[in-house]
Amino acid sequence: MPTETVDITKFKSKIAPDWCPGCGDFGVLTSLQKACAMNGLDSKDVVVVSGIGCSSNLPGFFGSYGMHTLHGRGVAVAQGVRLANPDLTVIATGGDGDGYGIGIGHFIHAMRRNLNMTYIVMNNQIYGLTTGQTSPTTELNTQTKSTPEGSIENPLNPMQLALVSGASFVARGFSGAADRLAEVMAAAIKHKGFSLVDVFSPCVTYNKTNTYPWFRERVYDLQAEGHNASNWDNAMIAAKQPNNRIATGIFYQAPATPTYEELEPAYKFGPPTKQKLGLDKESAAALIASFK
Ligand SMILES: Cc1ncc(C[n+]2csc(CCOP(=O)(O)OP(=O)(O)O)c2C)c(N)n1
Ligand code: SF4
Ligand SMILES: [Mg+2]
Repeated sequence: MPTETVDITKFKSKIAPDWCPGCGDFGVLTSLQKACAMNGLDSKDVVVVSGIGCSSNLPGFFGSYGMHTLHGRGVAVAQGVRLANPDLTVIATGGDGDGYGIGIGHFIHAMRRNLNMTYIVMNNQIYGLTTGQTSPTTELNTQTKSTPEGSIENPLNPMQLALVSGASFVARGFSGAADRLAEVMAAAIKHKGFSLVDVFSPCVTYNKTNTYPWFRERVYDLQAEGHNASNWDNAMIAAKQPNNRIATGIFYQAPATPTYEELEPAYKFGPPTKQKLGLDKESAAALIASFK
């Protein structure tokens, strides 16, 4: 389906985004709305969960259920939502600081568990909300508010980290190519298991290095170059960014792998939302009364 003809009305929120004009997150929002519409989802069946950051404000601008949680905790809460009610399509969203900094433990463990959810990281290689400090993906020598003489830390490579941590779907997009991003997101949401979509989403206010023209000179699409996404080794090579070219598209999609929900013994009687409450009314009242 050509993405320009997709009707995204049902995923529009009453609240207009307050991001800076030109912020990459606008493209991510539109692409996510398109991806959900392309997959035939209903807004009442979707939950978008975020942490804290400019990017983490996204659930407020998206027409579905949503939760704006704590910095670095969006993925943890999203896993809880998914386990409580696996009928929901659960999408975690946030920034590079949120997910690859303070939230990195949750990120790694969610990937190795292979819960059926999607995580979209708006990677602007900076802390936007707190006005321009380095993030874990800031490139070496980049001048920021916290590194006026240039960053001296090697950046983290989220694609390689996702691949070695067991993510069963690993992809990357660029918000300046929003139609292709929508297709990649739609595939990620359809995938059964944990899917990561890292999106280059330029911060036009605080990151004066990794700009739209900077990306346009470097990004290419793996699928356009015949990449075999079922080959993990090839995905690792693409993630290394050989020849200073930056790969986007689907790096890796594992063959059908059991999800955490399918393996969890506590699901023997169904997920929590489908189970009867353990106590009848009288026993619950007696239990509560015993604490008085
Ligand atoms: C526990 C905690 N530590 C620090 C902060 C301050 N803080 C808010 S957003 C943020 C980083 C935002 O960067 P990122 O996640 O990349 O999102 P962006 O604003 O760039 O979209 C920080 C450090 C906080 N809110 N809570
Ligand atoms: S500060 Fe940067 S990330 Fe935040 S809204 Fe503005 S452009 Fe976007
Ligand atoms: Mg950021």
